[in-house]
Amino acid sequence: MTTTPKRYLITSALPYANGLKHIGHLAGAYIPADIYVRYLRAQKRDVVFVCGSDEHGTAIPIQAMKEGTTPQAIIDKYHGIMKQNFDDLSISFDIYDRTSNPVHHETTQEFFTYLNDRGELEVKESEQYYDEEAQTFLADRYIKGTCPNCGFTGAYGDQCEKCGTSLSPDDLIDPVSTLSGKPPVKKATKHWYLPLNKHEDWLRNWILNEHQADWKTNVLGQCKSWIDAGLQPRAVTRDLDWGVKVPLPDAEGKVLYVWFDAPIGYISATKQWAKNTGKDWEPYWLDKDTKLVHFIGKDNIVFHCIIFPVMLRLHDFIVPDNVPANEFMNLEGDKMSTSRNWKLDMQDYIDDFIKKENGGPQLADSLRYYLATILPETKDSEFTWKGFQDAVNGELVAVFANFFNRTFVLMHKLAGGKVPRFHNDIADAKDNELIEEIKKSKGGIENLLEEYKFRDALFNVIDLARKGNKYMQEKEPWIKAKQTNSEGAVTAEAQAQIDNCLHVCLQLCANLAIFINPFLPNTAKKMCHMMKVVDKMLEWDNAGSLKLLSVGYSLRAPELLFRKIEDAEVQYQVDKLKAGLEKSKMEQEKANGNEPAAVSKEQTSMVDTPQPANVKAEIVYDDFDRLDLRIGTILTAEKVQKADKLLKLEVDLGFEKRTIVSGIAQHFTPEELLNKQVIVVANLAPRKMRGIESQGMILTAEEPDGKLILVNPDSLAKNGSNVK
Ligand code: B3M
Ligand code: ZN
Repeated sequence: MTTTPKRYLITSALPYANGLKHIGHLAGAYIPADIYVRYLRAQKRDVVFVCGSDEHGTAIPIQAMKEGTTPQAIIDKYHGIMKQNFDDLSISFDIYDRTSNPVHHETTQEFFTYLNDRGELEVKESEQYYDEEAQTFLADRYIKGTCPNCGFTGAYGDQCEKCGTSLSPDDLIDPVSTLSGKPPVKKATKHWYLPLNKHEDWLRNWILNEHQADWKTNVLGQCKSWIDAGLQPRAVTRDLDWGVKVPLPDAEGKVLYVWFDAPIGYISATKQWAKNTGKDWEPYWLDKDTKLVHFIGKDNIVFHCIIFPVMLRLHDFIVPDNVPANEFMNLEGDKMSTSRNWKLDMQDYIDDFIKKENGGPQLADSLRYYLATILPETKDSEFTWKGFQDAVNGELVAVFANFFNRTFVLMHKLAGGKVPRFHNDIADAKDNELIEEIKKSKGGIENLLEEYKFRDALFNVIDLARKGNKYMQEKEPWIKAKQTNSEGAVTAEAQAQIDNCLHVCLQLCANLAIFINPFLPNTAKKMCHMMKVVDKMLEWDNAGSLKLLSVGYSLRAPELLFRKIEDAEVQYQVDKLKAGLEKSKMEQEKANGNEPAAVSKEQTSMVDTPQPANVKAEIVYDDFDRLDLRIGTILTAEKVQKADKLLKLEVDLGFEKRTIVSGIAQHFTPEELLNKQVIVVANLAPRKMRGIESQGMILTAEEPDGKLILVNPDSLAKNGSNVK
């Protein structure tokens, strides 16, 4: 059913050049894209892999304020670091560009003008917060105030970093400008909007019909809830002085919204790549026979599946064929977070492993391996240092490298360092079985890669190495070598059996190099070196062949493919992580001007207004114990038709999924509930509401003014955990 497209354009999300990026980012959008691209290249497909730094948005000037420098200095610094980080981790972009590139400014302005000239944008005036002292409108990030959800006093105009709720500046209680520290005033301003509502029908059909079968369910689910909630016009301009200028005479002091310009960065990067290489960029964006795939993290889904495709279509560009967005990766039992310093930056890993004396590119592959085995493809996953150690020592070293090493050692010891021949006449069932496995692996691994199932593809590769080990264990060539004649030489019969075993194992080694190459390119290269073959052998067409290494060809002595990760290294990293968290806590306290111990008390007393008690009649413990309260995660949320108070939720309780109808529609939008953890009354008798059976209830807290807040665990908990 699928025909091979003429060419591929593969993109990875453009990281903001406002700070170091962690391995959660790496696993979300870069490792999977790189695996896919390396596979496509091995297939000799025409592919361009683009990325670059996202250098606009308020995140940049804000970081500049924090570091006491200019926005330009910030983007230069972090662009340089990120480019080098990706290189050190063997992410093989064809171009790593940046959105400060003049090509990008031109491309973005042309894009805006094209849409505006054709009447595809709407202009609207609205009231927005303005700082009279600084004489400027305030971007969401420049306004701070109290979070209406959790009472945190340092929430931003777009999000509360304490509870994660997304906000708009109007939601903040007691807003102040971060520029002057004064409360802002409301002032009228004009902006350009992309009327997404006009494209709802097209989006619905394109995503939910045409791509129903080939897009990931997490992506489809998010798109569906956005579309079902009703799309609104989105402002594509901002009152700000950092960004791509709005190319109109009456738009002084305005720039294009960062999420308008950043995805266009994929196009400008392709243009820059074409310029550098003397190629033509246009077919990659205009020809329907190009397959465009965006690799991103789940927080970028709406931009890549809804907003950018609408823009692309209005400009007659192709739209993505797939957006295999990943969920998040947690670290040692908690969400990765830059503000709390709970993270592992690419730079830290590079410094502590790759750049160390016994490091090098192999250590890049060790990380790539572990991350590829825990990619958050369908749900959030978890990086632990122990898990890293186990994956490297227990699989890479003990299975994969061990097979390769044993084969080479025995080949030198029992076959004179050359590829022995295969004696067909004595081939047995075990030989044939492994030969068949090698042949059929190609199709299996290939299908998984084409479907973006990188974890499974890698499991298959490791499994093949495991089968090699098992085969060798059963064949025992070292025992055969003890069958000697009167002169002490191995008998001809025994030697033929040794030859067969080593011949098959060596061909398997060559196949493993091809299969592992997209995942661990440095390892594949090293294997080629030891087999004395050129990189061309790694072409995918060669996979499944049992003639990759010619009989009589002499091979190099084995070298270590991977080193083990020591207990002390694991301990060091875990300690470092904890120390980092402590440090950031102290800094936070200081920044808030509080003595560490006083903070929580002060904050609670500010938030709490004394309540009349109204406590219900006393119960005994057994009454309470009859409740079965569990932790669950909201997987989907949608409005219930013709019931303006009800939301239909699907909640994962770990052991099962429940449909829960909840009367919270006036307090939460469906999308802000996605992936939130909640406490569920799991043994409440089912009840039908609007024809839907509700199988439980979620807990909320009601504030004095009637506002509802979700009650959830203070750190990520396993679904199904008992709440007592
Ligand atoms: N810079 C957000 C992020 O790094 C944004 C992605 C842009 S992709 C066009 O998650
Ligand atoms: Zn909050």
